[in-house]
Amino acid sequence: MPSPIFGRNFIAGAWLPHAADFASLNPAKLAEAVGHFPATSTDAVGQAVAAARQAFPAWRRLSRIHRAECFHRLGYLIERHTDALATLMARECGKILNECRAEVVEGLHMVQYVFGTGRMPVGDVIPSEIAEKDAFVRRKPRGVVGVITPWNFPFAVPLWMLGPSLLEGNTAVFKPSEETPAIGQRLVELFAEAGFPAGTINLVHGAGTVGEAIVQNPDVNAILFTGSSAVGQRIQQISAGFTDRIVAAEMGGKNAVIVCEDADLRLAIPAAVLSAFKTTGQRCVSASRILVHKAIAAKFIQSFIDTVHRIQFGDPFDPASFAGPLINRKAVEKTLMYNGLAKDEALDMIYESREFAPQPGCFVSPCVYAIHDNPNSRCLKEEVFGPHVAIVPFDDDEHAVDIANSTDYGLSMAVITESYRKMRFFREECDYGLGYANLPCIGAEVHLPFGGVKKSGNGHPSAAGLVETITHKYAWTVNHGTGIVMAQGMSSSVDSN
Ligand code: UN1
Repeated sequence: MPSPIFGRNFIAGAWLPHAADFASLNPAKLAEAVGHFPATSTDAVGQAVAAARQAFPAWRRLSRIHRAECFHRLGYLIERHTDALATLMARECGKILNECRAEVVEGLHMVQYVFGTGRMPVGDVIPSEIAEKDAFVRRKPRGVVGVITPWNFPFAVPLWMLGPSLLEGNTAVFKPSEETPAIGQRLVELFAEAGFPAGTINLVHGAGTVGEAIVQNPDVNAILFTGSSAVGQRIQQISAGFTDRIVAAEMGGKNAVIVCEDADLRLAIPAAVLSAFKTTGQRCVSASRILVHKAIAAKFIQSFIDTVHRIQFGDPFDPASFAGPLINRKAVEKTLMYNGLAKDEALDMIYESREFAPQPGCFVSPCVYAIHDNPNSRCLKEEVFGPHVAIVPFDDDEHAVDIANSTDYGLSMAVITESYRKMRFFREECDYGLGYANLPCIGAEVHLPFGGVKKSGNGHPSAAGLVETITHKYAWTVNHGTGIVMAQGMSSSVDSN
């Protein structure tokens, strides 16, 4: 067992003394502590925000290309440490090793994107009514950005947020999830080693109270958040009290894969299984509803359960594992609670999940059930975040859209069909931010915007689209003439009125 990591905050370029207020546990072996971490006080959060504020002017004044070049070295370090990062992540959040590698690569892609973007054109040149006037749209950074991230993507999601924010000249206070502080700390170590100046990125460990202290701090100009809908709504409410504050919140889903009558099952089955059970159903884009046309429901269910029967949930380091444990005991209890509700309401309980324990861990096997849509069913309407999937028959395409949209969420969706007309119909009619045709509803890439609608988000996406949140646009207009000529036909004479 590797020795536990010493948890430290990183403020104004200094690693602060180690404190051990809470432990990060390996969800596959609860007896193993990955590390011990400080619960940051509100005062220390204030110091981190002040450090970010102090670093802001000098960082903002650097050329954009210079800032982008810091990411070149960061990318090199990430590539060099990919295996060690993936191993630490697998121990700390329980995702299988192959997925952890993919996540490190996803984070690396964001770094590469940011580096490349440094030399890309920014802004627009806009025509003016006056021939001698040139008008431009340019962007300025907002200032200090608070980055509050989840445990299920503990490396890539912070980079989706920190990458564009720092490139545009903001500075940051980063709070990783209290479930995955070790990987968060390792990421900040790499930023420091890559040479980001003191104060540009500050790390504060802890749980909700630390996030709350960041959000309550009036000197934070933007909050970037991925996590639960309840926390996201609280962040939005608090932030509404600050005039100079913008929030980008990406908050969960109740996503559906829609399998049409004409679907090719060679696509539909893997798309449904990957959407429901990769990462043990713990992606915010995971599907917990598979909507299947009634004419093919029996055939689909047979093939689906044959495949589910073959996939293994187990040790994240065993190459035969398809998915690992849930993140903690609370997640086990929550998933089993929803499985119990499903049992009361299902037409047919196809796979009843059970807890299993290769060692004292957080392992739960998949739950699959057939059920008619019902507006009052909690297991069909609420986010479970576990290996729990409902198979819901539908009558026709309109009915499928009604069911797909009948939750408070709207993050991702997939439609499986051979018909381009159906594809377009679902593309236009469903509520989502990330749509897929003949694919799983997971697996977004960093150069696309990432976010949802309704309870899933506020339309300010993470990843590449984040530039809209962490900068403000401004107009800049220059006169090249020898006199003043006003637009809209207004007189520019100052000799008389
Ligand atoms: C998340 O579930 O919080 O689209 C992020 C995907 C990944 C990111 C998921 N690239 O599945």
